[in-house]
Formats: sequence, structure tokens, C-alpha cells
Amino acid sequence: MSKTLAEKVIAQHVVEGKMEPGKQIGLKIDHTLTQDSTGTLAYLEFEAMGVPRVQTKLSLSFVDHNMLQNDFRNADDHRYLQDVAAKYGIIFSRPGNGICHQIHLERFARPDYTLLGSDSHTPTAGGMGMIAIGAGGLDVAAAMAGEPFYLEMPSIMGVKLTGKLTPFASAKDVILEILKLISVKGGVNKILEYFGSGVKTLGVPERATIANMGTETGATTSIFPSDNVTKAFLNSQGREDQWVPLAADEGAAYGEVLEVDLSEVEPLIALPHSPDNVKAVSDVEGTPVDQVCIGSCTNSSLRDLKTVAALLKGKKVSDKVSLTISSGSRQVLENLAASGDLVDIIRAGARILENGCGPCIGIGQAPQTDAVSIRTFNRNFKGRSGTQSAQVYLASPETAVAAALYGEITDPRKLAYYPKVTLPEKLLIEDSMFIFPTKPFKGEVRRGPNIKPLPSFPPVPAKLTGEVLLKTGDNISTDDILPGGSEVMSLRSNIPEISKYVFRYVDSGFADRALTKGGGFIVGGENYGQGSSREHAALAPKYLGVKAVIAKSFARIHLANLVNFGIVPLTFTDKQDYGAVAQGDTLEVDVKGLERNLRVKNTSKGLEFKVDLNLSDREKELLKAGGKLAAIKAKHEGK
Ligand code: MIC
Ligand code: SF4
Repeated sequence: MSKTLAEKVIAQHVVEGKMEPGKQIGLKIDHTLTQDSTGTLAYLEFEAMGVPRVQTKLSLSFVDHNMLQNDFRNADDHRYLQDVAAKYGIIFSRPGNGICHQIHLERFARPDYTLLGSDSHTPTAGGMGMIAIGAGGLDVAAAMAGEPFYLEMPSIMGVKLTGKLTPFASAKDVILEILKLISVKGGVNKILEYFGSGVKTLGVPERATIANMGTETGATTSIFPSDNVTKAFLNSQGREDQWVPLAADEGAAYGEVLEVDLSEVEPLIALPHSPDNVKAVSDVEGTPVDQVCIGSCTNSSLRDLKTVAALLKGKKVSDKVSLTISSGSRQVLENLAASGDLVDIIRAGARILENGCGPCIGIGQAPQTDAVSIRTFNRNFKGRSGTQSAQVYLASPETAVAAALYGEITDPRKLAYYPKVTLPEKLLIEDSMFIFPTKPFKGEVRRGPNIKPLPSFPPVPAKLTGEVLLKTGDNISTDDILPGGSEVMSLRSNIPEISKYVFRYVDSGFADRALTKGGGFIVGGENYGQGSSREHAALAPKYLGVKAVIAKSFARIHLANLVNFGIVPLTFTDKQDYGAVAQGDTLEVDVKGLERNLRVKNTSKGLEFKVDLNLSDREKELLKAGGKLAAIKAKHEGK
């Protein structure tokens, strides 16, 4: 039977379950990656599993998020990560080397492999024909310990690309077009698989941009074929021997197909505060701009920054605008420097930041009050920039440059001259900021005082009772649940402290109220927990006593994180019942046996409503054991 490309790669790696959409499967994981802000917890969890060395083909630990060193805390985390990497056989990418996804794509990604990463934009490597999935740190730790990664077999959505992009439209506009069509929840439990004659017109960095931001549709992952373009990219990285051809079989059937004619894609922009709030740039032209930030794992490749340099060459950034540039990797920066492109960027008046995530997660460069900030990033949730009143727009590097030069949102086609950017056949490559775990590790793993032991929790009780501590609307993101920014992010290895920030900008009294009331329930709308993979958004509420979340629907990674930490995820059987629950109501639900169909008593209103607990037997076992860590520990102790 003909297979889609995704099915072929999955079939090579499936170790449990049937590959039928909606059924649980277990996948063997070849590569894992972590980054510092999820990695500290992931490695504390890995250590607790008692496995002497990682069991994967390759595991990588990056430091790219918490780069500010205002005090000892982030630096201590970096040192902890470096020690753990050396001890357990993990490649360590030193601070300053760049963003995990960009570097993994350059130096490690390979077609027909699987990757699990503790970061939601791990699907970037789908640009290289990998099945690359974002997950909570605990799932990644389990994969490092040799466990399969369990997930619901997604349905495969074909995305047929035809035609060729016109000047000033780029890969970012393609994914914005797709977001406009299917929204931030249109990809949930799906894989976006790209095919068609338009694919070969896109380079690997462009494919990676599209796969990266497929995450914003809620998709499990995105994948492109591996073809001669892939081969040329691997060759430029000195890794041609890792190439294999990969494409869907002739006649492969997709659950549904979306068609995008690249020649019709125009410059697009996502308006505040959601990545799917997409309009044509020409519709919002003239909006004054205060800040432009170019970089992030979506748009910081050599292709992007060479384009930026060529468009800025000989020009000056508007004096109303602060333009920041953060390249995705040291390799990108080095190649820009060697070709002279960096000089054009500096002369135009850009502020050059460190290679890393930086402003994308509010680590510096928070814009001024009420600022309009145009960013080449992938998320514009309210407050994520560090300034609650800022208006953040998402656009391509081309559109970002136009805004920086004109001081207002401008259709980049006004720039008239479109440079033909070509990438060198062979790049400058220098891997000295990786530490390869070749020598045996001696001594103790060093932990700073901010690295606190993991909290442990008892099994889920038979009956859950308590108040509705908070009722939210649709599309609540993990940035709403637990914000980014340098203040909160430096507490990622300290659950008692970070839990004080849960829902800080949604409802500043939440954490105190949860503790005072002895925990309780959260009621949510559709797509609850969209966005990042941070398991802190489950673990910190659990620490505050949250027992269950009742929502209309959940985002994939957050749902898994809730189960992993023993918060019961319930969905309204009839979504209308959402209207019958208010904040402050007292609820009661008998979850003994973890049945699929349950009834919740609203004792404040004297009402009852039905909810579903749609979990596999394996997930129920995790809840019964008090979470995934307890379950894995028990398994390894029993060996
Ligand atoms: C993000 O873009 O939101 C992050 C920060 O990279 C997160 C990970 C984290 O919260 O540490 C993600 O996307 O998973
Ligand atoms: Fe870093 Fe931003 Fe990418 Fe997250 S989305 S990994 S914060 S660059």
C-alpha cells in the first residue's frame, strides 16, 4: 500500500501500537535535544531515573534561552547542564553557540531519523525530512533513558505546494498563509506533510522556517521530502554522506489536502496577539513602528540574514526604530562576517545581539510602553515581549527590513530592488563550541542553590473536590499560564519559587488563592495550553494544588504534561456546559477507575454535567502512579 512520507518514517520507528490515526503508538527516538530553560528540569528527571548513560544515537543539550547572567542563577544552571552532559554522554552546545533548532539543523539533522526535543519548535528539523516532535522535558528524559515516545498517531494533512515565490514573498509568508487558513488549532493531532512541484523551489532553511512555525497551527510536526536540495544543504555542511532520498509513494492518500500556490503568496503579517491573526502587509501599511527584531528559530538562518544584509546595504534604519539582529548560530554569524554582509548590517544601524533566543522569549529588548514591534519570530502572545502593552506583529525578514527603514509598516515590495541571495556551496564550519562527551566524567555534578529537588506527588485520589480557581477563555497559552521573561525564566529549576508566577498576568491573585483554598480546578475553553512545551506550566500549577483542568479541548504537548504530573485533564462532553460553571463554584468528581465518561457535580449550583477522560490505559497507569516520573522510577528500580 502506498505510504505518505510521514508514515514511512514513522513505520521505521514504531515499536508499539497500530499506525491508525487516533490510536496510541510508541516511537523509537534517535536524537533528543534539550535547551537550558526546559533542560534543567529534564535532566533532574533523567537523573532521578537512575540510568547511567543516554540510550539514544545522539543526545544534545543546548544553552540558548536564559543567556542573561544578572546573577548566579542562570550561570549555575549552565554549569549544571555542562556537568550532566559530560556525565551521561550528551553533546553540550556552549552558551553563545546559538539556538538549538538552527544548530541541530546545521550540524545534526538527517533524513529518516526521529528527534524528540524539549522545545515546541523541534519540528524545525522536519525541513530535513525528520520526524521531529516537541514534548515536555520528562518525555524527553524518558526517551534518553531508552523509553519509546508515546503519542496519538496523527492524521496526515498533505500540503501541496505549486508555483514559485515571487520577489519579496518568502517562506514566512507561506506559513502565515497556512495559519490564516487553518488557525492556531487547525493542526492539532495532525502532521503537515509538504509535497508538490513547489517544494524543490525552497531551500532547506526555507523549509525549516515553514516546519518551525507549523507548531503554531498546533500540529504534532511538519515534514518535507529529502531531495537534491537537501543533499546540497548537507553537502554545504560537509555531511553529504548522511543524505538519503525520501518522498511519499506515488498515490499516497492524505486525510485532507491543502493547496498553496507559491506564486500567489504575498507579504503577510500576523497582528497582535495571535499568530493566526494574519492580514496582507498592504492592509496595515502606514502603522508607525518603534522596534524591529530579526532572529529567532524561525528566521535566523544564513539565507535570512544575508537577505537582510543585502536589503540594508547602503541604507540607514529610521531614527524612530530600534532594530535588533540575533543570528541563529555562530556558524551563521561567522559566515556573515566572512562574506562582509555583517558590515552592511552594522552600518545600517542595527543592534547586534548574542546568538540565541533573546527578545523572542522576553530575555532583554522589551519594547517601550504601547510600542509597535515587528518581529520575525513565531509567537506574539500578549506580554511575551516583556511589555504588557506592546503590540507585537510577526512578519518575514523582508517585511521587517522595510519597516525598519521606513519607520512604519511597509509592503516590502516598495523596496523595489530585490537582491539575489545565493548561499555558498561550502560553508565555513567550526564546531569548537560543542563539547563532545569523550572523556569519563570525574567528580560531582555541581548544582547551584537555585536548583531545587523535584517535588513528588501522591497518586491521584478517588475523588476530586474543590473550587474553580480560575475560568479562562479559548486559546490560553503556556505563556499565559507561566510567563517567559528574564525574571521568571531564571527560576526554571526552582518549582516552589516559579509557582508564584502562575497566571501572573491573567489573574495576579491566582497563586495565593490556589494555596489558600488547598488547590482546586481550572476551567478552560478550546485549545487550552497552546504554545510552548514547558512542563513547568503543568508542574507549577500541580505544586499549587490544581487537581484537574476541565476544558473544551487541549493542546497536545500541554495535555501530555498534565498527565505526566498527575493533573487530571477532563473535556466537556457537551461544550455548552462550559457556560454553566463559574469561577468560585465548588465541584466534585469521582475519578476512581479513571473511567472515560464521568459526571461532575457543581455543588454550588446544584447541577451536574458530563465530562470525558479520554486517556489510554498507559496514561491512566501514569496518573495512578502519581505521574510519569514515579512510574518510570518504579520500573527501573524493579529491573
Ligand atoms: C518558547 O518559544 O515558548 C520556548 C521558550 O522556546 C518554549 C520552551 C520553554 O518554555 O522553555 C517552547 O517553545 O517550548
Ligand atoms: Fe527560542 Fe523563540 Fe525559538 Fe522558543 S520560539 S526556541 S524562545 S527562538
